[in-house]
Amino acid sequence: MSDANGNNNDSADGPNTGPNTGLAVKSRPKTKKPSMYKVLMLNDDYTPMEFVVHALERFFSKNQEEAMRIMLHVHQKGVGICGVYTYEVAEMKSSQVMDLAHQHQHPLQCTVEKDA
Ligand code: TYC
Repeated sequence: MSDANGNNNDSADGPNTGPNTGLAVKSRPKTKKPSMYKVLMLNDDYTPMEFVVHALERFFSKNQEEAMRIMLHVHQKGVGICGVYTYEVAEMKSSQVMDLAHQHQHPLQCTVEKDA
């Protein structure tokens, strides 16, 4: 049996180990924040604006106003950030957007880029 510090709490090890021995151990959880990744959306000349807004609402949980703002930003600047996620989530959302776009014969593209 181990506690959060990796200390052995089994009592068969001798008189100075296990719980209630008064040994001071500092809790230092060895956790690391995961790297984060941006999902970027690219402009093109063919995907309808309303489809892009729909995709931003559906896959990135944006409200209509925010989805419209992001879509217009991408339309005008060429690229924009849909959201920032852990790697697997970012790749999944990027794929979901492009799969749906492809089903509708739209060329909409997303990319995943490591956050600074
Ligand atoms: N430029 C597209 C149009 O004029 C709209 C669009 C916006 C397409 C954002 C892609 O990521 C995009 N219909």
